[in-house]
Amino acid sequence: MAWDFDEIEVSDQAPDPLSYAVAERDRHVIASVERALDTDNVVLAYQPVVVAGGGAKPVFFEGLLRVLDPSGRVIPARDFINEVEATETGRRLDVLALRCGIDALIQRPELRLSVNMSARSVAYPLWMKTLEDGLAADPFIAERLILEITESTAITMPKLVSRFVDDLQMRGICVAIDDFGTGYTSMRYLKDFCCDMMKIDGEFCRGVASQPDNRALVSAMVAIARHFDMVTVAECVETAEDARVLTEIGVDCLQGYLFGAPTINPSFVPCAVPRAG
Ligand code: G
Ligand code: MN
Repeated sequence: MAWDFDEIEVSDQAPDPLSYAVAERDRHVIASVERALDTDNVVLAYQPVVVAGGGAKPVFFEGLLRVLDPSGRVIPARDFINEVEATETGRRLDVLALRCGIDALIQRPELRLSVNMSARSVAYPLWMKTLEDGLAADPFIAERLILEITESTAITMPKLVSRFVDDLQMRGICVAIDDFGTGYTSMRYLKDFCCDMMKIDGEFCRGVASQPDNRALVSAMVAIARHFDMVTVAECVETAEDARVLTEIGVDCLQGYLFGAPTINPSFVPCAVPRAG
């Protein structure tokens, strides 16, 4: 029998040893993340995004922030991201990801790069200042920068996000709605967000070749994206069979281990500009 630890009742007076150990580990991990942020002990990993049915040439790279412990090992994001997403630490992670991304774009004029952010960072002054400073240092990076806003956070503050997206687009920055399909209540907001790109969550793309339900869902998302002139990207493409089916459905771009895992030592090649199909 599988235990669901969330359902185990815990007395207020005497925490059980397992809960105590888990809480201790979480505290330790979060303290390590905060130490890494204080010392800029982070690196950007790059994962290619390619044109569907068009070979392995990347159209852009997604920059994924990797937080390191003092010995240089990566602290897995899954160990802390849910805990810190809504906190100051979450905002500092977004600021550092943006700063690393902007630095990379300034250093490599051939690079087109996406950077992840939470909608919560829209209202975080240091995030906006980091963007403004980057654009002031090199105005040409705007057209090579893509900002990926997680769908589940975007729908918690639709008005703010909608104004933010308009403002970024005026400056030539491309905006993607990330992990699309996991936010469930989002359909009505698509009309207001007017994003340039839809990144279809890996949950729907992984194994799509053998799952008719996912095939139907991805087809529906592609139809919606086309209606709104959005480029589509399928995430977590791991097999040639899934890549073939996603291409057949009409997804514009593919990303996943089949084309390359995120790496901190990428071999960059010039990026072409993606277009809606
Ligand atoms: O939320 P977002 O889509 O930005 O998250 C990207 C995460 O997905 C990264 O941590 C990356 O390592 C992981 N990832 C990228 N490609 C694949 C893949 O093909 N399969 C799986 N399981 N994970 C992937
Ligand atoms: Mn992303």
